Amino acid sequence: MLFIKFTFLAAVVAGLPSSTNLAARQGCTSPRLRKSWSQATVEERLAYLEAAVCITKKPSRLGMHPNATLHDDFAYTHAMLDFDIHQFAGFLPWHRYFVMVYEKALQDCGYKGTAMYWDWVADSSDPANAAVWDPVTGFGGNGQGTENTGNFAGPIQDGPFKDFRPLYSGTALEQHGLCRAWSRGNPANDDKDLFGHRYTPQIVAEVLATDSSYDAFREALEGGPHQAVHFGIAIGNGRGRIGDMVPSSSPNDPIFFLHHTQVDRLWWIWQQADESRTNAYDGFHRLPPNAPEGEQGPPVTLNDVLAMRDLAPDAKVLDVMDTRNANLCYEYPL
Ligand SMILES: [Cu+2]
Repeated sequence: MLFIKFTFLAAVVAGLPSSTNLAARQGCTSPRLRKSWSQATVEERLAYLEAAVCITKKPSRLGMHPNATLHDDFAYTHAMLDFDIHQFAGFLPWHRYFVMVYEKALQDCGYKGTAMYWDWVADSSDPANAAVWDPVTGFGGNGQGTENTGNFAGPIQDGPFKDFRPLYSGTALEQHGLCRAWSRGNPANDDKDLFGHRYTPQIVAEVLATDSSYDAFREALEGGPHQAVHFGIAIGNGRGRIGDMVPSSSPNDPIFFLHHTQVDRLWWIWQQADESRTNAYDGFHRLPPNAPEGEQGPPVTLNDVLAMRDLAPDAKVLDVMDTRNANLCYEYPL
């Protein structure tokens, strides 16, 4: 009896996972460690890039259009589901699963590593010179000039995706050069720093300190630093047209996945702070824009479905809450 009591107490004190989580963790004995892009070796970065280029050349799984590639499938699926995956609790688990599906696609292209993250907090004082924008060991840099048609500005000029032409703008067909449009140092613009002043270590520490509820944390992260990085990359030049990271087809830009792996890492860090956060999930579903004002949708649950359409099998929120479960089995450096 005393022993049982002691074990229980010790588990509480050490913040060990509950028995449910422990059962789900069987089969994940050595979780893979997801690395920061700037801390990966050159060989690891080149291997990742080679597989990411491979995805832009593989045929589509969805078969929506004869010119579509597997990469276009990611943008199209994200754009189709836009309303169902943003601005409510489901944002974090859905994007966690989406990054997993992309990581699997990289591995199907021969990549042996894991998803990597762009630690934009560490680079927030000078994000335009981050390692991720390197023309050889990164994703290429800013765009220049204007795309001659459509909604986009600033086709990129260098890097492994220079000749990649995404097929979609939102869910509409609009093939174009991959565009980034951050300010090129116009001191009149608030965005001269790729909005880095909106995701400083101090600001992100405040987001991570949110402890009133899961959904309050989700909202602070999604509406704050997450959104600032999207907008910083894609509307900085203030020309009215935009880069690929803003429309609902934002996975067009392969940097999307490093951005969202970082968002996933911040959620993971928040979850690590307290064992009860492993399965912390609350908030409400969104109602369509024409719903009566002040009404909210039904409460979210861990059994809610994470739809992936034809890109991958659907999952449940509960399947992705614990990155140490057998399906996910990864961690980030602490
Ligand atoms: Cu998204």
